Amino acid sequence: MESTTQELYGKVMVTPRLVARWTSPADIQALPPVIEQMRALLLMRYERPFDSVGANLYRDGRDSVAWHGDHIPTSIVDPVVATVSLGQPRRFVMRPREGKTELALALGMGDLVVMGGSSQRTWLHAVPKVATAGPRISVAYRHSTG
Ligand SMILES: O=C(O)CCC(=O)C(=O)O
Repeated sequence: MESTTQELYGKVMVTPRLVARWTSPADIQALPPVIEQMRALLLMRYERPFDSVGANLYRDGRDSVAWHGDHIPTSIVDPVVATVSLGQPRRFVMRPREGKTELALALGMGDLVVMGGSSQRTWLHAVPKVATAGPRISVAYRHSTG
């Protein structure tokens, strides 16, 4: 897991969480066994070629991910992003890009969120900062073809 930066409104900021990414065929070959076991199960269940894996470590309540939709290549007609939660619970929120309705899930150890269809293109999601939280890891499985 490593610290990264992101550019926001022309400013370089430290991303408020640690991240790990496995995106090349060689990376996927070398996934840690438990991450690979989950990938194999998700692949069987959702029939998508999950060839890109990303993990976030939220060290405490100050770590977060801001409102966003994942970038999905337009060539993918029916994308699925499957995310497994590990560790301490955190609030996960979703809202339509156009509109205010907010859905909130309290994600705990072992919970799986599957975002499919047009949800990445028409909805936003976030893990907001909170006053106190224990460490949480999310592992997201995406596909770049299919
Ligand atoms: O931690 C989560 O459940 C969401 C992570 C996320 O939105 C992302 O990695 O793009």
